[in-house]
Amino acid sequence: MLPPKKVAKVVLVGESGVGKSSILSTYFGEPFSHVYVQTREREIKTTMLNVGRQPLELQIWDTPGNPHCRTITAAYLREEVQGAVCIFDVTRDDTYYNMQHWVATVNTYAGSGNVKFVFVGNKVDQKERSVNIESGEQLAKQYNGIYIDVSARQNHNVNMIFQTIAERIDIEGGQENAGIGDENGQEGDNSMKNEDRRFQCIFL
Ligand SMILES: Nc1nc2c(ncn2[C@@H]2O[C@H](COP(=O)(O)OP(=O)(O)O)[C@@H](O)[C@H]2O)c(=O)[nH]1
Ligand SMILES: [Mg+2]
Repeated sequence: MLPPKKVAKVVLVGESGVGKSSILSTYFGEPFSHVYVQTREREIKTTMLNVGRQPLELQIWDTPGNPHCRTITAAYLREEVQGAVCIFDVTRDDTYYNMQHWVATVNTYAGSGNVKFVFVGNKVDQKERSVNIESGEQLAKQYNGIYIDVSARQNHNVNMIFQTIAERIDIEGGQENAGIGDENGQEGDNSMKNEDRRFQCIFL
C-alpha cells in the first residue's frame, strides 16, 4: 500500500519586482517575460517532488507586492505555511535589507512555528550586482535557512530552490494531506480569523 501523500505549503515573498513570479514561471517551464506584470491575485501552483521515501506535494504561493507603500495584505499570508522562499534582487540593496521584515511577516501571519526558510538572491545574470554571496549566506545563517544564488532569466538554480525547501520540510515530516489545502476551509485553533486578517495591511 502506498504511504499517504504529504502536502506542504510554500510562500514566495519579497519586494515587488525582485522576480518572484518570474522564478515561478521559469520553474514551471513558462517563457521568461522581460515585461513586468504586477501580480494582483495570489497564485498557487502545485508540484510533486521526490524527497525522502515518499513524494511531497508542494503548493507554491506567489504573492503580490505593493510598489507604492511597500505594504502587503496579510490576506495573502493568512494560511499556515511550512516553507518560505524569501527573494531579493542582487542589484537592489533595499530588497536585501528588507528580508528581515519578510521573515517576521511570515512568522507572524503564516508561521506554523517552524517555517523553513530559503533565501534567494535573484538576477545574478546582471552585471551590476551589489549584494554578494557572502551577504546572502550571512542572512541565511541568521534565520537557520539556506542561501541560493539564482537567475530566473537564465534558469540558473531555479529547481534547486524548490528541491531544497522540499528537503528541509521533509526532514520535519511535512504534513499529511488531511486538513490543509482547502482555501476556504475553517481555521483550526488559529486565533485570528480569515476575515480579520484579510483587511490587515502590514507596513514593512
Ligand atoms: N535580468 C533579470 N531580470 C529578471 C530576472 N527575474 C525577473 N526579472 C525581471 O524583473 C522584473 C520583475 O519580475 P517579476 O517576476 O514580475 O517580479 P515580482 O514582482 O517579484 O513577481 C521583470 O521585468 C522581469 O523580467 C532575472 O533573473 N534576471
Ligand atoms: Mg509577481
